[in-house]
Amino acid sequence: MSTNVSTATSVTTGPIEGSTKQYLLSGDDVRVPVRRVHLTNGEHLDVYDTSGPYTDADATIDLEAGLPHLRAPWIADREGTQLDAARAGVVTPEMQYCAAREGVSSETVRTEVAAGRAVIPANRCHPELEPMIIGKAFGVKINANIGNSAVTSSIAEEVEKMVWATRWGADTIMDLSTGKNIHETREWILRNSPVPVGTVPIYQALEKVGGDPTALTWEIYRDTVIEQCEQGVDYMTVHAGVLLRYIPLTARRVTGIVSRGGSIMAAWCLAHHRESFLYTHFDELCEILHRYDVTFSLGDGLRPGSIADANDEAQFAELRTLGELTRIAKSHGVQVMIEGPGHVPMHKIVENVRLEEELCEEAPFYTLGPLATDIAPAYDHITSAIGAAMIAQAGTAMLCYVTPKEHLGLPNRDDVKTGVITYKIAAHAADLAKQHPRAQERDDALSKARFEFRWHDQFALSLDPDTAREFHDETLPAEPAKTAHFCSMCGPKFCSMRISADVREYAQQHGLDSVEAIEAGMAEKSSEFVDAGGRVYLPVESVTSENR
Ligand code: IRN
Ligand code: FE2
Repeated sequence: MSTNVSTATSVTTGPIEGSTKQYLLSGDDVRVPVRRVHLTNGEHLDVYDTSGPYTDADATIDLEAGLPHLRAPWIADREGTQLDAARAGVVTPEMQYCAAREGVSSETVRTEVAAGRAVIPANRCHPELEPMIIGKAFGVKINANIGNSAVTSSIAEEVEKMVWATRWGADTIMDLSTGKNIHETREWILRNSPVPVGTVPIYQALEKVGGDPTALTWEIYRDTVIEQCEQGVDYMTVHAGVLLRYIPLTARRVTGIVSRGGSIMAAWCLAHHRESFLYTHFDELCEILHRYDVTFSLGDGLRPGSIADANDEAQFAELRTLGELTRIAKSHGVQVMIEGPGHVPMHKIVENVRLEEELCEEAPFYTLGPLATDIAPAYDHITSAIGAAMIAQAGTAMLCYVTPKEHLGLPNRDDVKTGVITYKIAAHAADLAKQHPRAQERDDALSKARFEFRWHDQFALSLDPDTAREFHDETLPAEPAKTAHFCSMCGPKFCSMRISADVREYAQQHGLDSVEAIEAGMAEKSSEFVDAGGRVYLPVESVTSENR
């Protein structure tokens, strides 16, 4: 690692409030991490953990040295990709690891990978990685984009953003750095990242030709891809579906081409009036990615950038080409996922998934939101989480987060957290709707804690314990309030949770089940009402100040 540039000095470490990091032993020598949430009633709940060693109780992280090489013994004498192995009937340690994390059999993992319905992005040059799987049969995953731009942010900040994003639940991160020090920034991120790292190599290639897309060549691009493969990048966005003949289809759009990579390739194709070199050299690209087991993320360079442009001819023409490229990549034994939109109104969302599955042999779909409306800049984490939840329920395997700064600026650390938590909500809501076997455990545990006024447990079980506690403590900061049977929302008299607890208590005391208790109570109230004349509104004089 070169040290002539500003480097990370410290990053966030230590457990998340109310939980500890544990490692569960599975199979021969597979140790998978979980976050164990400890409850005040003596129970605990283990949840999926993306945060790496940073949340260990006594984490001592040496950023210069990088994380331990967990996968080193697994990849030492491996040939071929996870896809090759799966097709040959071989269960790799990475597959075992993913199976343990997901709570499914290794055979389920192997068959999904073999069919191309799931991918395990794990470059053989990224030994620090804790393997994870992306596919619709598994929990919905989320990606956080980080990376500096020419104008702002340092390497230290980017490493901290990676640690911070994975702390809150990012399953993968993409380093979208542009400007100076791209190589060094990526090196620091990779050596310290417990999750797969994705990139868009065309960004760095463009940097190498001084920012002029027309000056790009296949050779410069190829060398950039090899450089990134050598470093350990696990998956790469390749906008190989932007064909020369599709570009005119975007002419009448409201927002034209909004993909950065897509617009770079469109500019190149138009300037040379030739077919994209990503498309014409695709076989060669497959051979390179195969050597390292790097996964393709076939880019949606023609995705809609507005509600008006959703599901148009340009978008779906590109998707058909991505289907063709999927088959070529798979014939080389290279793993593939497919990137999707963008901006799509709710009634047009499901069609995207159905078409992707049909055209791309159910390769994992990986979408950017989509935003369900264009009218809320500064709240586009929300506009997009609405679309993300819907598209994930329909079968999308991974969601690319959107932060509140989308369309407005580069996200800072707080925006990264807001984006991650927002997308964990969308992903989890989809897992529930898909009836993922483990999803509801956490909802049930939290609901129980809420009903029993175990405030500490409610915080600990939540996606963002810090903010939940902070909001609670804004009005009731004292420690006794953490066991009080109310919060400041309704106060002690009107808490519905407390009232239903009272009903249960009344029932127990009177030897009734709660339905009977409610009925008995209702009958009592009803005769009171009839006795009083059966009127909904009573004259003021007839009501005392106590029962008014
Ligand atoms: C995900 C789905 N569609 C696009 N993405 C992400 O957008 C992709 O993974 C990468 O992080 C970024 C690429 O943006 P451009 O170059 O297509 O704008
Ligand atoms: Fe957008």
